[in-house]
Amino acid sequence: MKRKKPAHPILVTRSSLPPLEEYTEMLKPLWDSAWLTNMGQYHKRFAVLLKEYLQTPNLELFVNGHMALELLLQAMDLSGEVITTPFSFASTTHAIVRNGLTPVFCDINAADYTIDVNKLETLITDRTSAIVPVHVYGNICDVERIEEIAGRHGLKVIYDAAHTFGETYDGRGVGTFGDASMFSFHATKVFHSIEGGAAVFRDPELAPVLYELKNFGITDYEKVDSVGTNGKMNEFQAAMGICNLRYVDGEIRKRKELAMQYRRRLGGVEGIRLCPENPRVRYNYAYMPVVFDGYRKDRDRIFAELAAYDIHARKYFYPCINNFDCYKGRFSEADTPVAAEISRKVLTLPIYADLEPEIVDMICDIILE
Ligand code: T4K
Repeated sequence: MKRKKPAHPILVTRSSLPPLEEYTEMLKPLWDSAWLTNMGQYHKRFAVLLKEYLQTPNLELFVNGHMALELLLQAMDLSGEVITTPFSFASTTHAIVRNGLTPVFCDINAADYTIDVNKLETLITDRTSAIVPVHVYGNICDVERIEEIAGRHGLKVIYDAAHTFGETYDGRGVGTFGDASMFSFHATKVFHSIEGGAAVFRDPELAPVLYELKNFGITDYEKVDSVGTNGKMNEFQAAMGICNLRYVDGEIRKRKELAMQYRRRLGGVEGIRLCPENPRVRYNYAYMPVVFDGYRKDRDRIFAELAAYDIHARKYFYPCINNFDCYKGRFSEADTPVAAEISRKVLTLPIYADLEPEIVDMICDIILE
């Protein structure tokens, strides 16, 4: 069927922005004080607000989510091997490798694409020190089984919770599971501070360690205790985060409507798989992953058909990390067959608060016709 392209390109997401005046109002005190970064007033206020929103007593802000994860792993003083999944953004494994640790890839389960807890234990060796599971697309991992396995083997659990801002499991903030979690506040996320991220953690003694590590390891003007880096969030980022936090619940509500619309149109169609919804989870609808498995058009064809209408879905996450060129010869995608298969069949469809329902219908029509 011939149809008109949308009035503007439709991308996989579009950053939400607060009213401009609200943000510029917040910039005035920065001009007055000329204090722009290095843990200023907004940085402090943002951290307090987030602790409340995320239901976590211990939180440290960072310039981005990746830095939060990398420094969390450094602060935990890990060694040897760290088990993770290859079905994620590059950041997850890079954070492990950049800490001098060896990633060991566990496959994902075929239902919600999080770590397969039935395969996890077979990968634990006497060199394993931690597990880094990913709550991919906002699907919360099997936190109970992971906790039980990690407890039995004395392993740390650090969740990559980049996709799960504001989610709860049985009413409990998702960041309260495991030893620690990392949230991303990148512009492409449900909630953002332009770039930004946070580490949340169970042990309050990690707070000064992380604070120091993000500030070059400096303890005071004349003392440097550790080999840290520059991971500080600046005041412009914190101000954006404070503004956006006022609107995030409304954004999630709008996303939910769109996700339900996609589900109504695509759910139950033969060859199209959607993630099951767990009634114990309050989702944030960060992504709209659809797996084309035995459908009459394959993933790449649908990707191209949508692109012909200037609608740009994304192949998050293809290729799998264990197939990246930078890790050539070190890992094999064949060790994680489910991840390999899903990465070839999945497409994340456009979803963001201001996406018009008519566009969602158009996307579904193109897929289904
Ligand atoms: N762990 C996981 C599981 C992650 O997914 C990520 C990040 C991290 C760790 C690391 O967190 P951060 O250090 O980034 O905080 C994007 C994001 O840059 C990245 O944050 C995100 N995951 C990843 C899944 O997606 P790209 O390379 O795909 O972004 P890009 O530039 O192609 O943008 C995607 C779409 O977003 C564009 O088509 C339009 C829209 N967009 C983009 C930008 C930059 C906007 O609307 N506004 C913007 O400013 O990585």
